[in-house]
Amino acid sequence: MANRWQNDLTFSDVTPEAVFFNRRKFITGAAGLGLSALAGPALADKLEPNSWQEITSYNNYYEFGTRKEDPAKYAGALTTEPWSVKIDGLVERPGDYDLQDILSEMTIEERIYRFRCVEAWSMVVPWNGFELADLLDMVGVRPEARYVAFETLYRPEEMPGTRFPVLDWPYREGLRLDEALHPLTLIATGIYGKPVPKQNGAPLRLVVPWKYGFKSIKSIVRITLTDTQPPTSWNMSIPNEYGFYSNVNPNVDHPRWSQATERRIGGGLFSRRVPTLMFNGYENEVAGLYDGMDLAKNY
Ligand SMILES: Nc1nc2c(c(=O)[nH]1)N[C@H]1C(S)=C(S)[C@@H](COP(=O)(O)O)O[C@H]1N2
Ligand SMILES: [Mo]
Repeated sequence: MANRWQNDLTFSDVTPEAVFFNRRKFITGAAGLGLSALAGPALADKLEPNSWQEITSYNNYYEFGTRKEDPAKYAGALTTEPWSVKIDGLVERPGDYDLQDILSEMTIEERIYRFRCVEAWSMVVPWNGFELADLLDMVGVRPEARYVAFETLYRPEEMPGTRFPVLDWPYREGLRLDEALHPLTLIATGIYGKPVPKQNGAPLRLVVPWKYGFKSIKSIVRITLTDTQPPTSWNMSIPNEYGFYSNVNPNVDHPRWSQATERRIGGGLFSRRVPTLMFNGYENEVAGLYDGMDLAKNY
């Protein structure tokens, strides 16, 4: 379903990191030639995905530990083949869907998205994946459905972090149905044209680019259509800090820190603070979903 939505971050159909890197040199060169008005900060920011190394070594995946380096160390133990996703609840064709059968029906495309963690760091990630809307279309959403609930695999013998009651496992997340059907909402199966690494949520994870990163649940094994708002892990754990909506919003601070700016992860010295954008820069696309809602109350 390409071209349903115009991606402001797409600049070509390339995928290998080397090509991204060459492009970056080109931009730097253009600035050096006095073309900075064209390739200025805004454009440079948009066009510069984080490196493979950054994206795959600084992670949140608490099933493997709470330190940023834990997932890269321990997620290797995760068995991701075979993989199936139970899709149930208010759908026409419930069942256990084999991942290969899902993929054979989906169109994989590239989406370069900003990714903003609630902890106030961010990256730019070149995902590959398909629209969640296409998967929901495949199984048929029943008219009574209002929400979509997601669950991560819970396999303690492969997930050392689940020995600790940091969260009430399995990790759960949810979206309102209109959010789930929005063309920006992606099920990612790859990064830089390679399969999603285990620490990033192999073999398939949600990506909702206008929401804080914890909504983007990893290693999904179950998707349930419901008529009531589903319980979600971080909201259950600390409800006054993590709401169901969790839309990126520079004007609504976390109770313990400001959300007005973020630290853009990038090679050591070059890590820098940038302003946080309303809906993480996707305001034009998604603000209409929240018309008439008080975003400070529905945080
Ligand atoms: N199952 C599961 N999904 C998860 C998490 C987690 O701990 N467990 N962490 C979330 C948080 S807080 C963030 S910021 C992103 C991090 O994704 P990344 O490691 O690919 O950058 O994954 C989200 N999805
Ligand atoms: Mo996060």
